[in-house]
Amino acid sequence: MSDFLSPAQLRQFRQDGYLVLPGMASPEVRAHIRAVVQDHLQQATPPLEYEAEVGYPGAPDSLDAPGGRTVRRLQGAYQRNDVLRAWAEDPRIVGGIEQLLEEPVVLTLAHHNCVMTKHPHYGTATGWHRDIRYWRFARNELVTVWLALGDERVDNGALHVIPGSHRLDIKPEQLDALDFLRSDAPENAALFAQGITVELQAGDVLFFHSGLFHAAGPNQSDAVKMSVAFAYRGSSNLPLAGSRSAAGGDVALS
Ligand SMILES: O=C(O)CCC(=O)C(=O)O
Repeated sequence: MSDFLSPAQLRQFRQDGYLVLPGMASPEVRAHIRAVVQDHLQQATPPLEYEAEVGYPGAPDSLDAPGGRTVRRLQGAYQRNDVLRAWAEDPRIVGGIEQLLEEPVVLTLAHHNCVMTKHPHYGTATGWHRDIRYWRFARNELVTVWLALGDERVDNGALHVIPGSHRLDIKPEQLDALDFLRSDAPENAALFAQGITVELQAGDVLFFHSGLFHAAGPNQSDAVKMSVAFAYRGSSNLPLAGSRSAAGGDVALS
């Protein structure tokens, strides 16, 4: 078993539902991934997800509206390029997740498996949600690994998290039709008050639990914010038959 994460880090993840690992990606790896991302954005290399398709508040109304071709995600990151594949399979990540999940690790290709590209002007905010909301697995125990390819600050749309919220029981009336925490539900006020911003420096990595409530602001800077996101499950935590989670396939990593 790997000893990449210390006992204190393992306790912190279990308590808070997230963990920041500073400087995990070298400047060379970051530069290589950034170059691939810039090229794929320029060429509009599919599969892509556009802000207009996500349709969050403030997004362009259609692909043909002003800003309609603003890319939100380069999907299929694992299948795009060797450097992204190598990052997804980085032995430190696999070892760390194995420590957290206490079983062999599988990369899910159905969810995340993307480079998030939050653009100035048309890059929209994301409400408070749990990643598991659209995912269908035996247990809510996946881990997302988020790599900051550049600095992530409040002004360019850094993630916010509610520490410990992966352990909370949430009532259906606290959520809207898309499973975002409702801003008008009285019980949610105390939760929102606990939200904190996770500012990251280029190369930092955030591990977070698929039940952790998180959100992000718009990008008010003048540069695209790029972050790589992969999601991992334990080998016994199988996707439900017939679901999108099962259809996307996966890669056994240990
Ligand atoms: O960068 C953002 O707006 C948040 C992305 C996110 O949390 C997600 O796609 O699950």
